[in-house]
Amino acid sequence: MNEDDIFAKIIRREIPADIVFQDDRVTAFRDISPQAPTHILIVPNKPIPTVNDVTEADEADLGHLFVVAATLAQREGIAENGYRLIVNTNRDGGQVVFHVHMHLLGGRPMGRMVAKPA
Ligand code: DGP
Repeated sequence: MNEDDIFAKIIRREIPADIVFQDDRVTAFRDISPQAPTHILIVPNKPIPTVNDVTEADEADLGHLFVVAATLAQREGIAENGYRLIVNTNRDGGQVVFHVHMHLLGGRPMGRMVAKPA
């Protein structure tokens, strides 16, 4: 685990971010490089590096990501039209920040599920 990853610092409010939700399990903040009108990252406060590192002990925290995603989708006004939730893992998944996070993307049609490599 890496207590010094960039998201851990955002969770501890050591560096600025547009935090839209925080409780004792998860923190949600707007992506610095939004790919859609709504692009929020929902992050367990525990610094789990990748989905490969998830254990049964994390089930409550990670299940809570979905509850927060549903709440934020309602709040953002995108629940009815729909949205996409993405969790990238390692190189082929396109993971850049090694602290598990769920992307909440919406506010426009999201297109094909995955892009073909160029
Ligand atoms: P991923 O490829 O799934 O690891 O996505 C990482 C996302 O994190 C990417 O969409 C950009 C976002 N991001 C990276 N650094 C920061 C930061 O310092 N602040 C915020 N708000 N978002 C960040």
